Amino acid sequence: MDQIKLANITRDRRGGLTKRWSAAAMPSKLEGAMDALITVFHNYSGSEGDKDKLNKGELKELLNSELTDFLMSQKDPNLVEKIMNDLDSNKDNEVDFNEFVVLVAALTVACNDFFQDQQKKKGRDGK
Ligand SMILES: [Ca+2]
Ligand SMILES: [Ca+2]
Repeated sequence: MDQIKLANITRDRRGGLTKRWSAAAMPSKLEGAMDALITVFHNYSGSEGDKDKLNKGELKELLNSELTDFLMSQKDPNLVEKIMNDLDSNKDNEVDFNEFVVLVAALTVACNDFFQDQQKKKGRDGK
């Protein structure tokens, strides 16, 4: 995938990757997941201020609506603040897409570890 294509994708949010990559009849699961990430991010980042960045309010909205289970399992009232500080690697008090992807990647790794543990447990029980 070249740079131009990437730029087009970020500009063409509504059409999503399905239209952009029309050569493929169906997006793969991974492409669908990437499309979802981009769409979700921009659904929230576009509400206020910079359209390509999440301010604290937008980040909170996103976490509340899209990562409800994750938030519910954490009892920390300053969680959004902490996540914001952790993610904002360039310290501009906003979370851009690059910074957002770090969160998603970290959560995905955590989920994968969890499922692998579950699988191992299942395997043991089965024998
Ligand atoms: Ca914004
Ligand atoms: Ca930032």
